[in-house]
Amino acid sequence: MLGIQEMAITGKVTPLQFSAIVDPRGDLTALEYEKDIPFLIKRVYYLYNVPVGAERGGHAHKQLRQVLIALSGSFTVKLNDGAGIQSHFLNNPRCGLLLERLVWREIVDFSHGAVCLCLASEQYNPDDYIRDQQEFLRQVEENTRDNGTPQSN
Ligand code: T46
Repeated sequence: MLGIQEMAITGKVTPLQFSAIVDPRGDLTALEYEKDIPFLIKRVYYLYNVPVGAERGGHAHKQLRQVLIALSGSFTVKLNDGAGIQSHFLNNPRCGLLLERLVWREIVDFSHGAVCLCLASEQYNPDDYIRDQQEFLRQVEENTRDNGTPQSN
């Protein structure tokens, strides 16, 4: 993670709370465009069988917006928007984390059996990835210059 201060990342990262239909047969959560997820979902993928100690992510996206959900187990999402850093512990399938574009993410501390569901606003595009931290900071700076604030999307 880049060496900057732990502080709120406003506008770029939003915790989401989903409702559940609780039933003696088991709970059910439904996610709908606009009501629960602010973008049309073009891709769904999930991380599973993650060995304890493994780390995922380590990049930012130029355009992609995503919602991450701990469907099972737990993990920590470490985030950096170039101005501040933040960590979110996810362990509840009724909670999601909305990540806007230009947020560096590292996903760590997966529990045994954890499943991370990712709802994505775009189809897979390797060109959308920023894997170099200096390039990430350069693009954040450029975005800030163009939009007047690091929080602008
Ligand atoms: C993110 C975190 C949470 C595909 O072919 N299609 C896909 O939709 C994805 C996501 C990946 N891949 C291929 C590309 C690589 O050969 O799967 C391999 C592993 O992907 P990656 O190293 O990017 O996986 P993570 O877990 O580090 O990152 C993924 C997402 O790529 C990323 O957008 O935010 O999960």
